[in-house]
Amino acid sequence: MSSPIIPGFHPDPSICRAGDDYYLACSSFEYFPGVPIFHSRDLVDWVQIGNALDRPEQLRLPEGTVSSGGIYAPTLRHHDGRFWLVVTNVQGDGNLLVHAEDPAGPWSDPVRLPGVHGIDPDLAWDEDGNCWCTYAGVAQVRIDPTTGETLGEPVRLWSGAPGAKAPEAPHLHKVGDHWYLLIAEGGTERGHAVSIARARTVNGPFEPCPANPVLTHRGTDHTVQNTGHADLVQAPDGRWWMVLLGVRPRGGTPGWHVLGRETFLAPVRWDDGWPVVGDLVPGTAAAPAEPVRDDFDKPDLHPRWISLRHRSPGHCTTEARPGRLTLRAAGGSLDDLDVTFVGRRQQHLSCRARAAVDPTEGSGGLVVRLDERHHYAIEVADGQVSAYARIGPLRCLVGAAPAGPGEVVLEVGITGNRVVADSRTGPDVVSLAVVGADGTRTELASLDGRYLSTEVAGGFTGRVIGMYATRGTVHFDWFDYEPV
Ligand code: 6LW
Repeated sequence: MSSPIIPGFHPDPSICRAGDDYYLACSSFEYFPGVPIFHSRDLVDWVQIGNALDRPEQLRLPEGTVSSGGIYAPTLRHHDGRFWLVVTNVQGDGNLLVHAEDPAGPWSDPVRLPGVHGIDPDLAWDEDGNCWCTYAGVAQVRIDPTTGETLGEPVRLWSGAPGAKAPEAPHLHKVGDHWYLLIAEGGTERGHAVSIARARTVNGPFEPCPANPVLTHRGTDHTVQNTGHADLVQAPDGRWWMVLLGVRPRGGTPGWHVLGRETFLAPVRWDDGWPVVGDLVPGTAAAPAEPVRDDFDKPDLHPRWISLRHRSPGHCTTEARPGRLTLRAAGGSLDDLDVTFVGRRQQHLSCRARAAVDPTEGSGGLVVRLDERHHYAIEVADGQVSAYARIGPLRCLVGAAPAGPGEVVLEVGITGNRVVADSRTGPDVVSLAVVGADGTRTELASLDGRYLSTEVAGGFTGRVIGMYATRGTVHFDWFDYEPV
């Protein structure tokens, strides 16, 4: 079965190489910090080394930002000894560009691109050193990457197959004597595809590949669907590779995907001047691994941890109590984006997360979050543990049990359905439980996971499992995440 190279909600991958090192960036939407950055030496094993937008001055996600709003589709490039990243902040500053010497950071303050009116900006430098920004539509304009100024008027390039919706995700690459314009089309759902055109100059005119789309899984029974939004990279040995997004729908009809759009890898060979994309290469990260424990004993959180819209030290700190993550309620609830929340992406179809919560000064717990309208939570407050389900407009208490004094261990267990009993079988089951000091589990609820899927909730993201506080101050001693 095909598995992603970067599992969990990591869509819109953009890749570049510097020497023997590959770097990859993804979209991050309503979460802060934004734009996760990964490093690899072999294209299969990836480690997150930071986030490009990790300072509040770089990333303003205004109050009106909704889930699946915010940060869309970066392009990451290495040019002239520096790393350049361009991305769109949909409800905020529009297109912006940051650069860094080291992709692990720090990244510069953003330069805004007020003259670039479109999502999915790409960066390419031509032979004369001009920098071209190409964006969804597909159109192109010359920019000064140091000031963000547009130089000249935008020009339309190529929009993919006639009638195909959403020509987007353009990336320009020079291969041999041609400039190749890679795009996604058909929308980021089951019809998604990757197409390509080529030209003698960076500005066109572009001639479409006769074999377009060069990649799509639409209408197939491939376990990975919605494949599209791709980028290309050349290895030091001269071979080419494609990174792309895809989803893993599970269950019966129409299939539900719960981990969001994930990043996959495929080999590319060139035939008569056109790319031919091979089968997806299995990743290693989706295989069961050791549990990952966060002890919160360092001042900085690992870059995998994300919050909603912003993260203020007043509401989230490891310094209030040594070895604890302390969350102070900001007034909001899980039904909006103002809740104090720190989570990590669900990366495996079956997994378990546990956290040790000290609720003596407030209330909070563990949540599996698709968005503010779709989440399952287990919360401890006033000597009681309660399990809640929020599905669209409905919010319901689905289980409760008394809590002993002091620290409580809460668990979220997710089991992918391997057997599809009938066409209505959901993708997985989410169970919410309390774990006693002797290891006994008291399950409060066991819920169909389809309601925390993109097919139900809509949008561009995937599940995030996190800790939150809704009243007062809550301390978390540790958080375990384990594929099962
Ligand atoms: C992104 C677009 C897309 O801007 O989804 O799948 C949008 N492709 O290119 C949001 O991720």
